Amino acid sequence: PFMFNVITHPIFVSGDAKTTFIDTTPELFEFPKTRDRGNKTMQYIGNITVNGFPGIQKGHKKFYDKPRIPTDIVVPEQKIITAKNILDEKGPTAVSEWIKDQNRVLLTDTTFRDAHQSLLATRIRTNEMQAIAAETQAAIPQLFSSEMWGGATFDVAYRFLSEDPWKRLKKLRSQMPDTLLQMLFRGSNAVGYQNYPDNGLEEFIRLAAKNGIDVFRIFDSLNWTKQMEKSIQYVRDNDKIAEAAICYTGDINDPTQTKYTIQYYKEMAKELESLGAHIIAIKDMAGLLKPQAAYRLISELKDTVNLPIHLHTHDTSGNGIYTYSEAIKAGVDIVDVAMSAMSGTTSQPSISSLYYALEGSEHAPEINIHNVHKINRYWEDIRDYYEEFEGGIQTTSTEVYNHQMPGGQYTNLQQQANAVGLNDEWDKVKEMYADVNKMFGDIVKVTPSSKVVGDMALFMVQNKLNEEDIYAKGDTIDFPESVISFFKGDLGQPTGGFPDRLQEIILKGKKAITERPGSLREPIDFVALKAELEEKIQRTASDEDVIGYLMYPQIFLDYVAVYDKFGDVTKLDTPTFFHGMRMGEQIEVQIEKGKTLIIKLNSIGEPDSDGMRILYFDLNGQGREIEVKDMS
Ligand code: 3PY
Ligand code: ZN
Repeated sequence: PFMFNVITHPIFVSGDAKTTFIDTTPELFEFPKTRDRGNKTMQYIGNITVNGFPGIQKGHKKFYDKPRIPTDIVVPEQKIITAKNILDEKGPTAVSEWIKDQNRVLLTDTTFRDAHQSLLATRIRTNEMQAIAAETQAAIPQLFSSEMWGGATFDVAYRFLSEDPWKRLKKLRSQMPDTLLQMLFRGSNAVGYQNYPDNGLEEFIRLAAKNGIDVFRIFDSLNWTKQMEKSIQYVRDNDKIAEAAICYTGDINDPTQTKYTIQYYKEMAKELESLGAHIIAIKDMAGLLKPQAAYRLISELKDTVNLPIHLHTHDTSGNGIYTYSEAIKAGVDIVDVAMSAMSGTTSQPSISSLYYALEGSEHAPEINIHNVHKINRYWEDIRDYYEEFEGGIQTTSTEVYNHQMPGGQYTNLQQQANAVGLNDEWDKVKEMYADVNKMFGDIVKVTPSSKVVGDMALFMVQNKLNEEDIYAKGDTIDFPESVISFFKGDLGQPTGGFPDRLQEIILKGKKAITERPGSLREPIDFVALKAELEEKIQRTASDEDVIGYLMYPQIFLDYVAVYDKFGDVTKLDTPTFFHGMRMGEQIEVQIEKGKTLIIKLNSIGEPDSDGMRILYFDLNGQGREIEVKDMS
């Protein structure tokens, strides 16, 4: 097509060109931009084809079936008034009341967050969610919420998927306007592994709410409510739903239990109610809540607080449906489930298993199970795309009742263990994890406190240390940074305090704090932080970018560098993103509406003396050569 260049453009010719001329006249850059995007995309594909994607075996691109997206979803004749509609029209307290009025159990679908965090190391890309989001809402309009953000998704999006997590949120928001979107918020640790100053939390929550989060599940990794108070208030300030979570650990029905007793949980629930929670969540992150304990816990909590109760579990033990069934009998209001193909083991229990388990009973969820099956076929296909990220656990395992490792940590720690050459000692690591928990005084283990226990367990197995060694020669041991920081009080105070002797050994004379770390931190100067970021990336940064940089400074900068080098790689289909291209293969990349790159890989040249290879592509029918360094 005919292209203007700057000096032939009518506005320039007319003499009216100001500095904004270039900004308001994007067609000037159309042609070079497309060519540039083509080059960057081929550069990415070339690099992955030659060097592979981290964690994935190189050169093994399979032939995948096209994922089955249902076209025959049955929609109810009358539009259903959803929880999201109520929130938007009447506010969070009305939602809380509405939940309590329901006799049938409500469901949160975790497929877009915890399910893949727990099964596939959080690797599912936005593309896959976006392709089924509208259908999911149409198929299951009765869902209470879709958990699709927070936890590890924020970190992993930037770090491994070269995606902007805020874009995921915006896209799903626009595709699911009638479904509550829910996130997991780590209290004072936001979506990171460390404490942030209060105004950092406030800004994060403001932006998350603005971009579409409705329900904030807030927890503290030590169940220290002092660290949840501010976040609850900030969520309330934004007229969103503050779901305050109690992390469940131990076993309330274990007669030897002295710390995490039914009384402990009841007191915590009361406290969260008084702090302004709209919903109480039981966050059973490891799947330790046994069926009878679930019945007792929910019954007693229902008598203790005047708020709806939302139960979250992991199906690691295989008892998840039984636990839910007992909890539902006791009157739990909402439970977390995942699409079958993304459920079970370290993930949540299956939505359809639960449906059939309750079918015909008074609390059975109101969903169209045939629609659910159709959505599930899609996930059966998608799971294949990510098989290289499958965790080690293929079956249920009741060992979880001993080691108590959270579902989301299991695959992660296993990978960490493999990375330091402990492949054959995984059983030992799990046992050590339980030992370390006891040494630490039996703490709540969930991100980031679970990471501290995991780091210490790995450290001890790696260095062939046992508990006695730590006490006998601890003064000569350099403990992992996260462990020192934990004993300093940087993550807050565990229930019952730190074990004194171990704390002394680990801190070697350093002082510990007992105050809330956030209360000691200087507020963030967002103006200065933004300026610092813009200086580093040499362009304007959005408020969302600034938060990304605050949470993960280096990871965010790396993300920007990757974007600059390869362009927007989220446009690539997932098999190509992870595996590159096969010889002779042709793919299409829609870079924007109405603009598609057709890319064919013809051949790959031999490396030269510097290891550079030339890849011969066709881009929209024209031959192109791309140079890639072979790192092997
Ligand atoms: C997270 O914080 O990522 C979790 O999923 C905790 O269970
Ligand atoms: Zn979870």
